Amino acid sequence: TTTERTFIAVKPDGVQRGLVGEVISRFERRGYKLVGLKLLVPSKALVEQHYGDLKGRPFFNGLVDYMSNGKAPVVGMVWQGKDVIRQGRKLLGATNPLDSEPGTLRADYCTAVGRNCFHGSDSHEAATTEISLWFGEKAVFDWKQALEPWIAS
Ligand code: DAT
Ligand code: MG
Repeated sequence: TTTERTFIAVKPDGVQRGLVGEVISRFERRGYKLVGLKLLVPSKALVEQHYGDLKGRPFFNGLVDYMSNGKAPVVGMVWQGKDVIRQGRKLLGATNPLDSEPGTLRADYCTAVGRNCFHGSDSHEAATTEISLWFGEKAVFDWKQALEPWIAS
């Protein structure tokens, strides 16, 4: 059994586009286990912390506003399973959808880097920080997936 976890989010544009089910579906069919799920309008402070490493970039203020202005919510998820951090990023595709491989979510649904619909943690360190920022330990629920021995022995 593997305890690796990642934070995946459908951003407001992805929620408006009706892509929440599609994301859940792709992670589920790969065999990953959903251990956290919430719908929220994040505060500006939460988004600023989440994207702290991008502070000072020209698109930063616009990014924070679009994530937190409440025109649509964000759906946050925590997924668990073997190599889920790296594989999650692969399922999403490259940051700029124009560089994303066909078959990835961003290539299948997006064309603009500023409207790339999805987020995924990019390292173990980021995953830990982002899960505690968006969820906290109590909101993440580990459960026994009956199929696990058939998916990842
Ligand atoms: P990722 O979301 O793939 O981890 P990142 O951490 O480099 O990419 O950037 C975070 C988000 O910021 C990204 O999903 C969309 C936005 N962003 C990045 N570069 C941008 C740019 N050049 N113009 C507009 N938005 C950008
Ligand atoms: Mg990132």
